[in-house]
Amino acid sequence: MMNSFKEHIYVTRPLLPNLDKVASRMRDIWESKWITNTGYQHKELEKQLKEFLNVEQLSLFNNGTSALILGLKALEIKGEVITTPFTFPATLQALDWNGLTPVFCDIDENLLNIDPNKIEQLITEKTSAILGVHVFGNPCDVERIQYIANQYGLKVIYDGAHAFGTEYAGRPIGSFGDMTMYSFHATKLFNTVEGGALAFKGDLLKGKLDLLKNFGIAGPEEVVLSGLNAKMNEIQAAIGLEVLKLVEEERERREKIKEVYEKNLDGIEGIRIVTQLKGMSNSYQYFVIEIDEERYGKSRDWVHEELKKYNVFTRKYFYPLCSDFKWYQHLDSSQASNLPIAKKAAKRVLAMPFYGELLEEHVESICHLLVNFSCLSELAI
Ligand code: T4K
Repeated sequence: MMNSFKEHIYVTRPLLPNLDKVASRMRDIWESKWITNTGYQHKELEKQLKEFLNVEQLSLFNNGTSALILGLKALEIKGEVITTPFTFPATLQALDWNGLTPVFCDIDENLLNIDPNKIEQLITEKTSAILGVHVFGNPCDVERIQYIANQYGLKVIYDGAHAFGTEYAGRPIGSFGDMTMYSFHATKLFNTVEGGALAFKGDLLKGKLDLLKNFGIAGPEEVVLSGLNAKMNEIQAAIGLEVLKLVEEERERREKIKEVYEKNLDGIEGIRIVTQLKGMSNSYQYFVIEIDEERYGKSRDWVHEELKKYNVFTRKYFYPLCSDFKWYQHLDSSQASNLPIAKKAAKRVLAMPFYGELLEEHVESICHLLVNFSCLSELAI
């Protein structure tokens, strides 16, 4: 039996900047005594990220969820929104906070994103938008989705929480649709500890979003919109400015780790790499596999539990499906017959450890375990 790893190996680890450089920014913030409400660090990060992501407009938020909540509000989305059940709860909860009804659409078998072939049949007179998620940083079929939206006069919003740096046909992912949300949570490729942003077009929307995230306050004696407190503070922004310097190098390291996984998992019967994109861009946010129990010989749940014995902590992103949450179970679109691919994927997906500091020999050992699990009896592993 292979030895366990000495230390816990997690699905991800935060990209942490040099502490002295952060301390130096903290000193500046302390001296200025300006610690939140759109100070220097905030303005600088917004400017740098706008350039980095190559988008027309960008607005920073205290996390991705509040960004999406206010993004939907700013676009004045009403009624029903067609979306995917195969996502993190926040996508759906942003709809809930806006009083919107989700209509669940099945996903495509390959990238596990909303399936454009199944959107049209779900459109009713109440539909106002399509909310796609670039799951694991793999881009949705943005062209087909936009085509459908144009036919029916629908808005298109993307949850790009995983898609920092993803491109589609050479264009930045944040330039598609009416709006794209990014998450800068600690577990994301680029982080501000907690944080998020919206990418969109037009000065009008920028003005509206900047108001919405600051209680709708237009001046000392003027409140013009019902908003929220969803501002990114100076400490978050300062950390983000230092993390941003490290992102490209981190992506390169992750690319190498991805190659080690791909080489060692190649040809294992019943394992499919979801984040292996031929000729397409990915953010290197996650490395995700699908385990087909019949062909592999063990279930995803079995592998998830067994790896823990070796101190390897994978995650079942995304299980359970959002359509299975009890407050959505009554919806017609939540029924299993509407979501066969999503149901299957939720039982098969496993996010593997994936971050720049992960040692290549550890990746090889994890792959070795996956090979052994499939072909040996439990005693021999
Ligand atoms: N839309 C989508 C599609 C999303 O995936 C998310 C967030 C959102 C919207 C919402 O964006 P935010 O409002 O969060 O900006 C994590 C994150 O909390 C969440 O941000 C993320 N998606 C989701 C996919 O993953 P958990 O419950 O899995 O996190 P947790 O605490 O179990 O962390 C996972 C692993 O990361 C740990 O096992 C170890 C490591 N870790 C984590 C933290 C927090 C660290 O090493 N250090 C840390 O500080 O949700």
